[in-house]
Amino acid sequence: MHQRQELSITRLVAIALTFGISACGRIGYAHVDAATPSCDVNSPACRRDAGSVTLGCDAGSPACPIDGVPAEHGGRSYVWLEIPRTYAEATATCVALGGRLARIDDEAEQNFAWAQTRTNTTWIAGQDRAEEGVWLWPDDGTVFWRGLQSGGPTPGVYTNWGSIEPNNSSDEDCLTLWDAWGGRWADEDCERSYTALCESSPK
Ligand SMILES: [Ca+2]
Ligand SMILES: [Ca+2]
Repeated sequence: MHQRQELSITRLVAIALTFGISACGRIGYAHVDAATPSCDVNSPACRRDAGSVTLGCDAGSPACPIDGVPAEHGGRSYVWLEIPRTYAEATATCVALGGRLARIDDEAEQNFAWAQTRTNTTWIAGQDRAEEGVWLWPDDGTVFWRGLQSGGPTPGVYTNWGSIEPNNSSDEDCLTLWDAWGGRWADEDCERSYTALCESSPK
């Protein structure tokens, strides 16, 4: 029984990777054929969302992302990864789903993104790894902030730091939606593990 479940998950992962990249701007979705068994909603391949099943693997329906909860906003697709990962692990998983970590460009996207996280601290794409205090979106290198909390944004570029952020308090070079700030941003140690939000790519 245990092995059979593992095989089922392996197959679903393979299907997700096969169909994860599509031309219609979606990530993390796969379609299963009639021969694919319905997945166990308690397995990592088919998650429950707030107590109700939102990701079905019945034949003919959109199948589950590997461990994610899909959503749409502004014509783009997103997948919230519920299992905590490091920033590097989250980045790799988003790429495997055909996207990348989410980039937040305006208040509407911020509010949407935070709503996906079920109030969990969540990785998004920003980082200041290349040069301390120079915060950028890695997909195209757009710098959105320079300095610590007394620093400032690039004119016209959206930011939403928590009131004492960024503070680089423990060599913090990766960006989160932080639970204690109600989803406002905090820099955090990239090696810690949090949930993550993926977004279809390119922006
Ligand atoms: Ca830093
Ligand atoms: Ca911080």
